[in-house]
Amino acid sequence: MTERAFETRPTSARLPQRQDSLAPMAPAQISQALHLMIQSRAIDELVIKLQRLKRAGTFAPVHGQEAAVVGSAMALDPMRDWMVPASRENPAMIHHGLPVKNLLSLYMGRLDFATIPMGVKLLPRQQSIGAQLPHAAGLAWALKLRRQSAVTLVYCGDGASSEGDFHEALNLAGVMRVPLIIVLVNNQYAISTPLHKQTAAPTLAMRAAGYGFRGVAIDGNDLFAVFATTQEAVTRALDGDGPTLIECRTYRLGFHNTSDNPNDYRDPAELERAMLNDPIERLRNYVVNTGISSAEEVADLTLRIKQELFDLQREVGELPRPGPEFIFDHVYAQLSERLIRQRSAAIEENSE
Ligand SMILES: Cc1ncc(C[n+]2csc(CCOP(=O)(O)OP(=O)(O)O)c2C)c(N)n1
Ligand SMILES: [Mg+2]
Repeated sequence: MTERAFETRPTSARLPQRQDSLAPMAPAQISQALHLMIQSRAIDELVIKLQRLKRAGTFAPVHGQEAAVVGSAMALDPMRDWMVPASRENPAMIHHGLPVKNLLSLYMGRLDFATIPMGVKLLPRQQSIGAQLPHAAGLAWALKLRRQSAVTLVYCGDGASSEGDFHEALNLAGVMRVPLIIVLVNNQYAISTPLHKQTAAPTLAMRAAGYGFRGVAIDGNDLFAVFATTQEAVTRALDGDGPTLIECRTYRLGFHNTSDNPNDYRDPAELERAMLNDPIERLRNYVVNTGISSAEEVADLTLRIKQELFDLQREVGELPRPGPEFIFDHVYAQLSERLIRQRSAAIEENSE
């Protein structure tokens, strides 16, 4: 390899106050990104409230990671490329074609209405840590075998990068030189385990060198850096130059999920420092300082988004809940005798 397998990028924290050609996104794209990021934060707030009211299941917020998730998703072409999420990428899934109503239906247990529509090139969110990575490597390999000009982008966390699936998937992706982009959202924690207890390596991006492809570590709270780096990785993958590992360094501002209390293991001063680097605030300041939107327009947008979501969760709340037989569906093409008996027993128990 002639180029450096690993590099770090300067952040655009020193973005110019006036809009100029340095921004890799057009003003309309920047507005769309801000919309997705504000909507994501509002979905976090709403579903956490619904969970506390026992109207939604366990929920893992995106809180703090919005630039990493949105910037990478927006560098894809949803009509052409495949997206393979982990479990904390709601706005990416929405941008790729999942209706917000279907997303809320999932969290609110209306599973019949939570499906990914036909034609949307998106896999379901993955709760088993790292298990999506081999699927994504296979998907990217299939694109190559079929000579389709498209890429697969997969998300994973810092914790997932310690799993065997990570090694197996990235090794295969490197050997087969498939069009795969791995967006590693390094939010500094795997539940309560901080990064320094997960690895002795100075970066996670440098692992790519061991698989023979390019790894880049970037400021994951910098929308423009994430967008531009992913766009470059897409171009390289389409040109046949193989996979790229992008480590987006960010911080999980919220809890791991609704059953976690980070005060048990995290220094509040660390959180306070991280809040100063909130990606939504950074983008909002850019948008206002460059005159793309006024502060009032952003405030109005936020209110409008919250109202839309509130109305939508009402609609979803009216939808029928699935019966107990649902857990037997969509797993096997044909149920075994034993599962058929269990399914009947579950239906009977529920009707008593
Ligand atoms: C295979 C597997 N092992 C363990 C768990 C329990 N678990 C849930 S989330 C998590 C940590 C994941 O950390 P990371 O990959 O950094 O993702 P993050 O939650 O920070 O987005 C673990 C260990 C699981 N869901 N799946
Ligand atoms: Mg993590």
